[in-house]
Amino acid sequence: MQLMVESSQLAPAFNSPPLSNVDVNLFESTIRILGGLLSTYHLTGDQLFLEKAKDIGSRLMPAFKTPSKIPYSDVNIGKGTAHPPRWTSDSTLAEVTSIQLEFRELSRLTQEPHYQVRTQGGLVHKLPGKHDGLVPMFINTNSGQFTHKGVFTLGARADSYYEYLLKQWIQGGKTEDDLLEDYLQAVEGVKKHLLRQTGPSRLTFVGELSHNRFNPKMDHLVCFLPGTLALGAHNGLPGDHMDLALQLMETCHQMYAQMETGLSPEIAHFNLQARDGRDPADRHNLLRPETVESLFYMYRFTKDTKYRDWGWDILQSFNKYTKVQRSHRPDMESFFLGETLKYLYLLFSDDMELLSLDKYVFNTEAHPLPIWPSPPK
Ligand code: DMJ
Repeated sequence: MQLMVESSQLAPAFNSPPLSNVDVNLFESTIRILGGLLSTYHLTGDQLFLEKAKDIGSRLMPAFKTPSKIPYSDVNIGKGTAHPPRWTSDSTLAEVTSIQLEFRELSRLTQEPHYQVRTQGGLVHKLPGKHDGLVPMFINTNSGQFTHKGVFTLGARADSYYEYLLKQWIQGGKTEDDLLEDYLQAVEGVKKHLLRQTGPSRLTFVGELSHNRFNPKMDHLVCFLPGTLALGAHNGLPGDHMDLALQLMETCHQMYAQMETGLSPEIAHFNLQARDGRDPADRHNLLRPETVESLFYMYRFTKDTKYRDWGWDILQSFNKYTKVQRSHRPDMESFFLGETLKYLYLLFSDDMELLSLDKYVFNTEAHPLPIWPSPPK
């Protein structure tokens, strides 16, 4: 993919002074803006993108000025102040731990160590409250401890914590043992506590655990997992990770294929009883990327064309049912362009070296960042 944009061609707004007094979400700005700028810098070689990355990275840093160094969720990028949401001093686990691929890369490129925000491998690694590698969904910015303990999911609020354990390990040249250890433990935790099969169709799915009670509910967000497991297996992790990836990929496919529109619900509630009938489901689809993201990884690693066929069916359904006129809610999440369509493009490309998974690691918003070169021996 050759990016042709030059900094001089960018819209004037991009070069204008930033707005003051704007609150932004640390996580969303990191994965979308900082990740996008770093990735574009690598793909174009244009220094402007690195300068802009440094600018936004620096503006986000006040979020880390907390008693525990666990960042606040919101930062005012004009005033340089940060705060938690109005109703709590907790931050969401995925949000505070899935920002390191980007900040580590910024630190490496600028040679400025203060961008190294070691929330994940550093602060969370040894924290009490984990359950066989599974982590609670919230962490307090004052105490630095987990809160709302006993609730475990691979979906909303926790998903990319697991994804970034593996991806940072790959980014850094597979040398950071604490990240690998946490990732391997988490996969075992998923297998032990969250994995079940549906009664009717023997589909393997990842449910949720709330104070030892199992809930057969799986967010579409969890469909990042087959791709991540396959990426781990491709990087030398146990073969049974790939077996699980194949099973979960089938389930994520069925979450689309069993619907009349061919589009997955946002949340699937699976049927554990051994009787016929479709698994009942939540109803809306937000054009999310996770399933096509995993299809891309599965196709790259297995070359099985069924994954392309499944992706093609999803694209047809998006075309048929989601291209709508003004009477509908006028929202289209930026991840549809940033992730969903990008992964479909990569899935259908015959060029297997295009953004090779042996050279790049994709951040959680689908922005490719380079795997670091190994230091000379
Ligand atoms: C994206 O912003 C990221 O992939 C994030 O990690 C999870 N949610 C959305 C897409 O669904």
